[in-house]
Amino acid sequence: MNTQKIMADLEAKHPGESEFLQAVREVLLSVEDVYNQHPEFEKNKIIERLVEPDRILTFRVVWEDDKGELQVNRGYRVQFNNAIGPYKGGIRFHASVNLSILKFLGFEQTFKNALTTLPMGGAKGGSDFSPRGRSNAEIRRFCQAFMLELWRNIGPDQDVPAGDIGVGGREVGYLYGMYKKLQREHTGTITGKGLEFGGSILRPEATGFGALYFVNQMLKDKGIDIKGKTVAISGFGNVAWGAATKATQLGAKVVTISGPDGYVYDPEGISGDKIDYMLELRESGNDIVAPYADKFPSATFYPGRKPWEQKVDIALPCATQNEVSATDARQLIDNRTLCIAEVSNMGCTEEATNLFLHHKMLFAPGKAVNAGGVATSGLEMSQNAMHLSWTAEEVDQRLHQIMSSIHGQCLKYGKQPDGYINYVKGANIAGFIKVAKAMIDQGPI
Ligand code: 2IT
Repeated sequence: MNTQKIMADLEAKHPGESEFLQAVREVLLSVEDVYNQHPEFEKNKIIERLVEPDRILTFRVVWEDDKGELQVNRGYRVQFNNAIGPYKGGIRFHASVNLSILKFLGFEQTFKNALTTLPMGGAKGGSDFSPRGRSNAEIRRFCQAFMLELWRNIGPDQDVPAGDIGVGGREVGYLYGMYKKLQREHTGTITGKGLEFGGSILRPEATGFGALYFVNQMLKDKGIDIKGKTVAISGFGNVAWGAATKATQLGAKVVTISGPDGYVYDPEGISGDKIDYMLELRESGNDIVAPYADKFPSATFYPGRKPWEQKVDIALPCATQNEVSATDARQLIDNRTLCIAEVSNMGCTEEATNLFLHHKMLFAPGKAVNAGGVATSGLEMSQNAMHLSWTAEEVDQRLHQIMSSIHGQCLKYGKQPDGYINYVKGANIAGFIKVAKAMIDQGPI
């Protein structure tokens, strides 16, 4: 494979798509050797086909705000690859959303979903609509207007959206309600639904829970016990909440959460009521964590700063892409952090990732660590298709099994001759091989 030429062609074709190019470069560099050992990959132009999404839908979303003024946003769905199953991936509502971000997320989702062991292809969608400061009625009108266009392009065996940043249980409810009204079928086409209408137990917690099961395995593999370890978490949304809950249950102590306004450090540990308070903060719709330090005197608020400057044992970026810079990475390395696991998608910049790998840190990428979220979505799809619902124990046991299998795949493909586990390489190669084989078997389509 001529990685440099492929990257140069892609850069020329999509000059502004920095996140997408970053995600592709990481995968190509990881799979280069395997690719070259299998001439059938090259013969079938697998890379050239993989970096071009199956299709991209963009559409106008018009909605009315509370003042009666019309607002116009852009909606997207990137159906990236359905070689191994129906398109599957979240919907993101955030002011920063653009095609580069959704393409990177859809590309990553393709490999992540392959790792889950379940038959799901990769997709991502969303809008540049910002929910910040919007009323419930405005959010509802936006969700309904968004679905008015998207519904024709999704279905239980075609494309199954879910939540992501800015899209939680409330938004999924409004989106699904409108979908069902238009489609006149209750087929569970979106995951992350309420428990009363086909949602799976544990889906809200699944990304964070799965991440901690994975981290626990990484540590165990090194003979380290998670009990008593300190944990820095960024973000304070659904994923951060699930991660904080499970970390605490496993006996670790979470000492930070963060928002766009800065981070709070609570040396007494963010557990119990304090974790519930994260949900209240989120529900306020203001997107800030500063009030935590007013409410809990043990905490200090650091405006405009990131939690990675605190010395901790485990660092879990749970907010958004590229939130860990090279400077942050150097700090985490200098602090001798035991384990860094991306829970956000591509939470580390390319430089930060390379630094972790160069220093042989215990480091794992988002597509392995956070795959428990979409895996539990896959379990929701199964339950919907069978018209039944599993207990929390059953879902949790399956989630455990899946995270353990993903860890196993990372070890299989990521173990280096010196014994170091390169989880980035492991996850990328395992996901790639599965998708590539499926593409070859189905012919050049
Ligand atoms: O990034 C992700 O894996 C998600 N936002 C969840 C996707 C899903 O379909 O549950």
